[in-house]
Amino acid sequence: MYTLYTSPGTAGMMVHQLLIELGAPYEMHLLDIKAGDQRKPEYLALNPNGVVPTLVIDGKPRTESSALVMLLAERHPEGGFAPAPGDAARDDYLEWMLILAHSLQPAYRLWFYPSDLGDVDHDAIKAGARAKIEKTWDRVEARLSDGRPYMLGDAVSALDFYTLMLMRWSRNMPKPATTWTHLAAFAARMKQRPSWRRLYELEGLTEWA
Ligand SMILES: N[C@@H](CCC(=O)N[C@@H](CS)C(=O)NCC(=O)O)C(=O)O
Repeated sequence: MYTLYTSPGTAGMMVHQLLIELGAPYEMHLLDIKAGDQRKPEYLALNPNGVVPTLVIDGKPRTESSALVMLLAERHPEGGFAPAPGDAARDDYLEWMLILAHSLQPAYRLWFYPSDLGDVDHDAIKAGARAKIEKTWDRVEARLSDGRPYMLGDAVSALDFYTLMLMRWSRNMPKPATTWTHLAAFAARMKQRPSWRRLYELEGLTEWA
């Protein structure tokens, strides 16, 4: 049994979608991050950074959404969402998971939370974050332009749920990720999955369905 602490539409989305895809037993606690639930002492005891998501695995709270999807994919190899060690696709998988985790997701963080850097020029921070986000989408578009349906080729992996979630975050930005042709086709393909619809129902989401 897993316990997921998340908030609708946040970085917990891909963890939640993977749990649904895997049919893994879990219970979910939805936090109201606008109300500051993530800064309450009882939650900080689980996640000292005061962010969502947190996934309790075997009684131990684990954090960092990218690590959580990698952990889940490896704990449930029957799902086929992570290439096994020795599989040639694993090199691409690890490289791209970390590109998303180290470049793209932190740039989004600065776009949405420029105050993380303190009392500095928030417009300048956001402009820099936007440029980095768009540059990464250029790279993903180039990767998908050989006609591959998913990031690693023919097989869906945890990387695709990550890509989809990050694409969704751009929906109200000046240049949404769906502006790129192959990215738009990728999102349309991924949104066909029943787990996406279920995720929307369970998190009470309506837009970008
Ligand atoms: N690196 C963390 C970042 C998590 C993060 O930034 N979560 C946001 C929502 S997407 C959050 O909790 N925001 C509330 C806050 O920072 O107060 C992860 O991937 O788990």
